[in-house]
Amino acid sequence: MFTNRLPIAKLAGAVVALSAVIAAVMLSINWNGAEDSTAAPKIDDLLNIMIVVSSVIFAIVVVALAYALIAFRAKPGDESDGEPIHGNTRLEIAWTVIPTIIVLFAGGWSWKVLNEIEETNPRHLTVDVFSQQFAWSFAYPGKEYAYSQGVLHVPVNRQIVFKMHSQDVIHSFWVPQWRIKKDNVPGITTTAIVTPTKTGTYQLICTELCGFGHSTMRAKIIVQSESAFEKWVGGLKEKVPTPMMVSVKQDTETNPEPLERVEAE
Ligand SMILES: [Cu+2]
Repeated sequence: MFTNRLPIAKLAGAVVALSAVIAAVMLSINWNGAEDSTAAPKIDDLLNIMIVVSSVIFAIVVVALAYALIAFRAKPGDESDGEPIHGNTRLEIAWTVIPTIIVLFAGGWSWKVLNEIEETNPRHLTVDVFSQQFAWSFAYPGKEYAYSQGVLHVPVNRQIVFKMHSQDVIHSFWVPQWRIKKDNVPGITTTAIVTPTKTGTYQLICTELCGFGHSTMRAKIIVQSESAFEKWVGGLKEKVPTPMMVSVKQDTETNPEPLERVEAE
């Protein structure tokens, strides 16, 4: 048995000090770059909260490990076995209940953030996104399906609902400064909701390995004033090609038809 009690106050002090140092270093790093959508600060705050929680857990592990290495090391020449240790009910309850609370807290906060991000504004603009090996193209339904390839224009400070249709394999829509990333899955329509808050030029990146040309699968995004956007869409000459229009009509909002029904047709 331990003859000395654990120096709880000193260990707790070490955990607090180490957590503070780790959290300060980790929070000082700009992990995700510019915050150019209404969702970005909310997602970054969530990340920062998780960084602080993780720093405390990491500090507890490191302090316990360091203390055990020093305090319980074998004396020179001591070849005997260690004390046999059986369960400790209080400890086991603690290491089950505390992580459960942390995970529920993280899940609850994530839910809140996702709810806020995905709340649709009645004045939103819908844009269809088409992905195929290895290119992006876009349609603006409000404008009789005006169509652009490789370049997406959107107005600033207006909510955009992107409806995504893949023409072949799974692709993924990602704009780092908006923090939004969503898979494009063949046969179903997936939706991403973004309100850009800054004008400028961005890159749309495919983040789902989709074949040999995956790394080149990018598109230019121009966020501009509403009037400049209207002018640009008004000048588009192309209309959506038929195969893409078909995918807009065929894709379902949820899942493909059950297999039996498809076979029966
Ligand atoms: Cu890809």
